[in-house]
Amino acid sequence: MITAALPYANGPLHIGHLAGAYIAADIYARYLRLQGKDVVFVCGSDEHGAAITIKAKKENTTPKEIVDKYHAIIRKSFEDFGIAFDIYHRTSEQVHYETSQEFFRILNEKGAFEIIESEQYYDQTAQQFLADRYITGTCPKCANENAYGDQCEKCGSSLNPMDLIHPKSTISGDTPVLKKTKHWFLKLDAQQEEIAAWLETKKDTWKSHVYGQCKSWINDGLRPRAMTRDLDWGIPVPPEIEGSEGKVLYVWLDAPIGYISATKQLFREIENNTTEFSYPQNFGPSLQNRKAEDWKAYWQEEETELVHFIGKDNIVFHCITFPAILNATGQYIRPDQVPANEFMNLEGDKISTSRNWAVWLHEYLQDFPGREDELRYTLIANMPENKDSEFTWQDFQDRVNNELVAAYGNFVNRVVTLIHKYYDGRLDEHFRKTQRENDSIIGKSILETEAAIAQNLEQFKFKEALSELMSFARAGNKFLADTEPWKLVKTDPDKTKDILAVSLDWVYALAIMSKSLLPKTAEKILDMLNADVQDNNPFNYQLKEEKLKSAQILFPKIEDEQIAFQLEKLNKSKQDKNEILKQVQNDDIVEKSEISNLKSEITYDDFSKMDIRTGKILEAEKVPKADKLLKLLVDIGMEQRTIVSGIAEHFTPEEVIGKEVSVLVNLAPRKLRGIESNGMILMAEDENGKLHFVNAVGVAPGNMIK
Ligand code: B3M
Ligand code: ZN
Repeated sequence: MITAALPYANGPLHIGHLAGAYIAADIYARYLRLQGKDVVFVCGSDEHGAAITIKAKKENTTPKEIVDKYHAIIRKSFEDFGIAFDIYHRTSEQVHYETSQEFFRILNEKGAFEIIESEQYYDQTAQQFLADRYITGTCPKCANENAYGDQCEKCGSSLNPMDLIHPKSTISGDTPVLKKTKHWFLKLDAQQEEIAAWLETKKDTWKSHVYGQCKSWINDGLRPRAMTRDLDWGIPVPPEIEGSEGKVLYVWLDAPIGYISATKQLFREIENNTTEFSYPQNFGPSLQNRKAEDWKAYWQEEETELVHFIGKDNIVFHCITFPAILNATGQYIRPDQVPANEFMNLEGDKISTSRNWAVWLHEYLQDFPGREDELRYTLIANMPENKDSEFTWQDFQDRVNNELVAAYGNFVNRVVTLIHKYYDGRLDEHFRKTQRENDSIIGKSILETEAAIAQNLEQFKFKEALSELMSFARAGNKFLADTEPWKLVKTDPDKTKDILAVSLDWVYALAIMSKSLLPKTAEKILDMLNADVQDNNPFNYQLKEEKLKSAQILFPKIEDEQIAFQLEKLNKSKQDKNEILKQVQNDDIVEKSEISNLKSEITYDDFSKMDIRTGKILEAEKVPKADKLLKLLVDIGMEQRTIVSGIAEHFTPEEVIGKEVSVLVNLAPRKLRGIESNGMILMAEDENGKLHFVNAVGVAPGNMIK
């Protein structure tokens, strides 16, 4: 059971999407299908959440118009690039509403929720609670007047709506009021032990950055997380549940359930023979003639292997929240693998939809029609498997011209051209006779290469697999260069025929081995060879009686002007950047701020160098002309210390007097604004950028923290 993250239907796809999740998922699904495995590969549009309503507001239209528009665009880009889903579904479909509400009911019955009341901003004119992104005001840190409730885009601080000075609703322009509201919180804390134990079993098999991120969440302690929202766009909380009025499911509750709804829908369509409506069919023999109920096997049977392909900003939802939901139902399996990729940057800057700093897939295809695999190749070669990576147009040109054109394409082209030239395009008789005895004449054998590619793909090492494939193509090309059949043909026609027969074997094997990595190229070669593929084993094939089709250029050269044009286009969007910066962004920014990566390992000795003690703030005053600083007098047991602390934007002096705190007392003294500071107060920053004192309440000043 393979899933790829459901893209928000609020904008078109860009190269970062492909490199982050979809190419990896596609290669993996294709590879398993070639192995004859029973594979289901699903995806679809994520159509709920503030990401959508905000986009609708910006485009002056309805959320429904937005999701319909972008669902179609996204689906087409996936189709154009040949991403071989079995179904591309959407979260606005009825089956998804039913499935999500059913989950909510089960979780509710199983006692997985607790209801928590809190105060949130409410727009009295519009009569609705305001998502963070719907509130603007003055940033408390940099005084930018257009900061959002979750973030100030000028200084980059992440904020809480309550932090904004002069908050305003973007809907009515009014000042919002605080109003109490209740929400259903998933009791993640109740599953802390169980999730920790389960994650421990993944320690050796998951990518270390994925496991590391999970571990840091676990170490921080899991807290209950709101699974409902006060919004009018989303899946309603089941109406029979008390207090459900006006509440919808949190988008991160319904979105991953979308994988399950998509699977259900796929099997319904298979039973009803209506699959072509969802996506061009890709599924293998194992999915033919199946029944609607069969979806269950893929989500509820222990022997199913569930793999989620996602980008790193979605790790917590796929490795903690969703597994906790699945587990709480008592009916569903949890993922075996979550091979998340990191981010791909573009020309030295983070890809950003709102800043228009991206290479859009539909635009790429307008500029480079039919050249899907060239982009796919470059994205695989730079796939951010374990760290952030970079796409540059120069690298794209170099890789296409120096690798695909010069090695891969050249090899295939020369073989087919020479066979046409010397044998009128027919080498079939001789070809069948070779039976792969000669298969290691060229270099690392077909079998060895095949095994190396397979092993890498199974371990999600797509870059490595691609580089094996390229070595194979290069060896073929070199073989031709060394043996020079175009010269030999004059003196030794028999040997020439041998050389070209072996080379033809290699071209064929290259095509088969490219089927998951460069599928469009594989198809082109097999078509050129007029091959009748018996199965996917490179040893088992026949050329049809007809001759090879004429040689076709697989990869035309990329010209300098094409690259210059792309760079110009990008830089133009950079000039517009400041304009666009003012526009709203989707709500995944909030989620990104939740990513916490572990620092590198230290020893106990490193830690024990710090002398941390309990303390109590006795006096506090503002430091003149320093917005951020408070001058504190702190009781640390054996003495009183003056400490200058950068917390003035978070607390007034009155608020902090009497606070119990933790103090790093052996920090080297430092002068700040002429005042000597002798120590540091420890603070915790929450996901909204708000500071909290770290303290041991009730412990007298001067006690050691260790
Ligand atoms: N739509 C976020 C994203 O596109 C979100 C993924 C949902 S996966 C269930 O990055
Ligand atoms: Zn700011």
